[in-house]
Amino acid sequence: MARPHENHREDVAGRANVEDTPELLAYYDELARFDAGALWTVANKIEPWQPKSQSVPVVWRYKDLRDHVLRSVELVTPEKAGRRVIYLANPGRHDVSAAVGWLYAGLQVMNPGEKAGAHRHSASAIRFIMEGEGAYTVVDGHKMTLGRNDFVLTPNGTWHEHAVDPSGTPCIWQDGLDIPFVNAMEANFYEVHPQGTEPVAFPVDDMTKTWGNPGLRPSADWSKPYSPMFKYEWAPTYEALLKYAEASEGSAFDGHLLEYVNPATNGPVMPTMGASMQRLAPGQQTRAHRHTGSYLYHCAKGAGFSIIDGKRYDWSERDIFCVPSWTWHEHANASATEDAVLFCLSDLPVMRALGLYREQAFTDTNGHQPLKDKP
Ligand code: 1HN
Repeated sequence: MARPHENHREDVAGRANVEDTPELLAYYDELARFDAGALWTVANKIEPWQPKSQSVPVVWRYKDLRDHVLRSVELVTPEKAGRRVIYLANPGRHDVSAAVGWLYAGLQVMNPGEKAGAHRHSASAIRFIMEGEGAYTVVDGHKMTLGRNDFVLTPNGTWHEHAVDPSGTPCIWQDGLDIPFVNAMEANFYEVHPQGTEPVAFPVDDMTKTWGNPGLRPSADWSKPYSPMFKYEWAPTYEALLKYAEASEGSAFDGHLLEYVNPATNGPVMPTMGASMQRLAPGQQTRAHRHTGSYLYHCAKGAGFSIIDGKRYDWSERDIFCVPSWTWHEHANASATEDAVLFCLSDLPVMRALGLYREQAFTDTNGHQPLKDKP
């Protein structure tokens, strides 16, 4: 049966604007019988004037979610669940289980003595450690200890498993994956490790010790399309932000922002997802801008608010919020004495590599958006 046909007309020169007639409607029905259609009925829909995100801005507050995340420990085991994760469901992206755009995110919890077995998939993942002691992850035989605000990679195709030492405490971390993107590309494979675990084959934290020395490159070879360093620790990252803030004014739009890079190339850490850490000085409010790409922020330190598409969203440590593609946004540190630090996961490497990155500054009202709503 033919679908009821759509006709997206616009009364603008250069855009499709064909009125329906009985003859044309019959013609569209004929075309549909052969799985074809007239472009002018859908052209305005599939070629929007500018990016139109299906995602909506959301703040996921840790005070709302933490107890629910911990409750999952009583309800399911990692063995049964595979991964014990509460995922972040953007109301505009339920169909693809995304937190924003084509990015998936969730909060994973693990108790002392628990393990989640090894598997691998074409989707790439990151972890951002939120709380707890004694967690570790093993990625392709590289064991890494995990501390607060550490940033960890499990790139496309790498075996990975997680655990918390029996002497540790309940641990929670944020997962971020490009699953919706890889599924949209219809390119996702998934494999469970035949032995259930990949033996540790290197000294603990070897990659960070080898590749994580600023300005110094080891003679080691590396030709894979992702970073040879799978863990970026919080302490040197925060120290780098403080040094950068001493030496430069930073960006009017982003404060002092440092991108995590692949130390072998200075490019993004993985081809599909990148990340940054940015510091807002006490009292700082950035100017508004918008750009393509989907962005998932995680407050690593301090508290503040962001104005996204004219609405104010307050956040504090451990809260996560998203900025959909081509949405006006500005950030503010609410404290006059403490700094605020935001971790940000994004698909910026995809935007850049495919030539899709665009950026625009907000120019009215001193660079700040007018508020549409009271907070
Ligand atoms: C995954 O491999 C992990 O390894 C977490 O911790 C969340 C969500 C979807 C698919 C794979 C993990 C995931 C995932």
